[in-house]
Amino acid sequence: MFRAAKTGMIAVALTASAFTYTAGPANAVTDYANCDGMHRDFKYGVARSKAAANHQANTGHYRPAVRPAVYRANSESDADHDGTACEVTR
Ligand SMILES: [Ca+2]
Repeated sequence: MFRAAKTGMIAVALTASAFTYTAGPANAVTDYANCDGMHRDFKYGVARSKAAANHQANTGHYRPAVRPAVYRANSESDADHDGTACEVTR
């Protein structure tokens, strides 16, 4: 009886953690295949910091979204390593 109760608790714990894992779209970060994909969600690209976004705005680009986690997942799309992936020239 005790063993059955314990097993039940483990099942509940596993279910709860699986739910937490899959129910986190607010924290989900997409690794886009390319800039066309990123631009569907972030029209003017993604900057790693506000300073990087300011740099784009001050150098003839549209202001990108500041999303450090998204930038980290897509840093390969920052070919010129200026802190913004997929920036768009104005
Ligand atoms: Ca860049």
